[in-house]
Amino acid sequence: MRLANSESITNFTIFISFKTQLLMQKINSFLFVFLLAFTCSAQLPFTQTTVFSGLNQPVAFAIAPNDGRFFVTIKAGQIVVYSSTGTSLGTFYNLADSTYNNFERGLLGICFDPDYNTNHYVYAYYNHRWPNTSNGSQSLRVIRFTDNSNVGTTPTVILNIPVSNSIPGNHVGGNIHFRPSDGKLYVSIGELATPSNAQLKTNPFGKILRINKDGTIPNSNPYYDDGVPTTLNDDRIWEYGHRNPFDFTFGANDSLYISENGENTQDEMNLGRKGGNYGWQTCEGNLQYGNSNPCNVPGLINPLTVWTSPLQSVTGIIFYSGCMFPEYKNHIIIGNNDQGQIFDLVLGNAPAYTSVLSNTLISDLTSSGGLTSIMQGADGSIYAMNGGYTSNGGIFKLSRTITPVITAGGPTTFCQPSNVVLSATPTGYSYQWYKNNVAISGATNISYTASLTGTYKIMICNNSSNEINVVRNLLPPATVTPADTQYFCLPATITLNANTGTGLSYQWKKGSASISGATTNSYTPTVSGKYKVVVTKSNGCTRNSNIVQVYKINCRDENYDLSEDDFSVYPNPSANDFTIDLISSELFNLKIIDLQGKVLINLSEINGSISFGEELNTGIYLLEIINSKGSKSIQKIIKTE
Ligand SMILES: [Ca+2]
Ligand SMILES: [Ca+2]
Repeated sequence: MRLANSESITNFTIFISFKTQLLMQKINSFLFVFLLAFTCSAQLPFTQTTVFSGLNQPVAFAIAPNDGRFFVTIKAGQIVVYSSTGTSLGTFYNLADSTYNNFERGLLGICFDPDYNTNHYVYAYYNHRWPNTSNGSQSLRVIRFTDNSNVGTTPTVILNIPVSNSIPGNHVGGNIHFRPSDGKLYVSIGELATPSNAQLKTNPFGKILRINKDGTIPNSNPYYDDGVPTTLNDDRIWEYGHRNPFDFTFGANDSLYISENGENTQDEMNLGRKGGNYGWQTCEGNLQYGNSNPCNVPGLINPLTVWTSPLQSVTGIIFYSGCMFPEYKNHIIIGNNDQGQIFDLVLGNAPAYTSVLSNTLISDLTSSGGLTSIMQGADGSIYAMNGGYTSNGGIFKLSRTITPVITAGGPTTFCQPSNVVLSATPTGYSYQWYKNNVAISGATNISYTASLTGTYKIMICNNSSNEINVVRNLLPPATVTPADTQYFCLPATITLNANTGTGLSYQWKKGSASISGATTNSYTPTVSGKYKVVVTKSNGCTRNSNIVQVYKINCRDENYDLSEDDFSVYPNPSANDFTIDLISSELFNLKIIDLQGKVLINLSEINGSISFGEELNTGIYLLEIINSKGSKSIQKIIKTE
């Protein structure tokens, strides 16, 4: 980990002086940055607050997955704990007696176990020296604690890399994070300010390492050979060719993004790849080392993006996945040490996000000290550590108050099958609608069409809206029986019955016209027509019944004198043809007439027994028989399927 920019800086005093010069630049540019932030993000601004401050040289922090506590490393060797709201919860562990706190050395990275909620493991990286004197033995260490109510217990060394006590004090560490997809612990280590280390696969310097959480080495590592780090390859190497990989993060689709400090010309952000070679010291950023020519060497991976001279030392980095800032979703948020600035890197090539489309300054946070670590809170807030060589370090919070409000686009009490559209503000977020405090599956748009009774609300980033009560009144039943087409021969009648029920009222209709006085649950038609009933419930909801077609038929005209003794028709109903037997020897005329009065069959001067009607469609017809004396009969015949 590197906490200063220029290689010439060898002590704290010079660094502070350098920062003071930068402060003047910052003041001049502050107003511009302020206006830029509020001009470009006026719709979705953030506020900046200080969660806590007053720490002497904090370096890194991690956020407890269960309750949002901040676990902070202090360069001198302490891990301290703060509540999610910034209340000090004391010292978690004090490693000062064995921490070599000098130049960039000290207690550096920290992270939580992926299974913290069950095993309570916390890991930290530090420069160990014992005895802690000038001739003590030095090593780079990852140590694991068990969190017992904000007190670290059972310290266990899981990674111990001995180093000479003659190495320079920079590029000696040391951020640590677990990869969500494989549960392995990744460790960034600089090349100990010895560039040749970066290209050697026989040591762990200038590398990203990958180990199991117990410190053993996965044989799936790209240069794994004999499992022994000190013989042949260092089996812990995940990738190499780095100068000073500062911090790293895992993003969508498991991509690994690494911030890396350059020497003179370019800082870098790299896309980590298994076994990759990131070029140091052949390349510095996209350039050949030592000149300004492009560096395009087969086998060497160039950065996704660079920052040019004067270098500001990119440090903390996150892949933003929160709800609070949709405008940063799937972007890299990265800070720098020398200016205390935060940049928004828009990524391309979704869903792996393997390119950088733009790089925009979004905040300039510090007037003293830099930014050394950035983390995303559970609610999507962005936290940035004001750390490094400052005596008043702490954590900033970038956040936004989201106040969801829902409104109804119409009456919230209605009869089925109507509905009401509920709409939310503000726009631009991810949404989840709830009915009776249960998430509605798939209801993730800004509006929701509510058709059922219930209490509705929306959640935006764990913020609840107001609630709206929706009442859907049920329709009454409305069924007329008999339900099928009805025929009645005068003087017979037929009665239509509607369902009964409490609180129901009725209005019978012929066609679309209400029948005066027909307001009980039954009705007896006197003429042909299409009948229905409109049923109204006491809640005001009405429903139209099924429609029943009624035919009134003069089946046998009493005014005429042909009787049933004069002829017989059979079968009736018939699926095929009908036979008529005419008893008398006189001649008859026969007509088949449909219910609209159209003559379909007209046979003259017949007698005896004849068949007819095979061609008729299914339905009701009138059979008219007239003899030569004008005597007449009309009878219903039914053609079936
Ligand atoms: Ca080996
Ligand atoms: Ca590089």
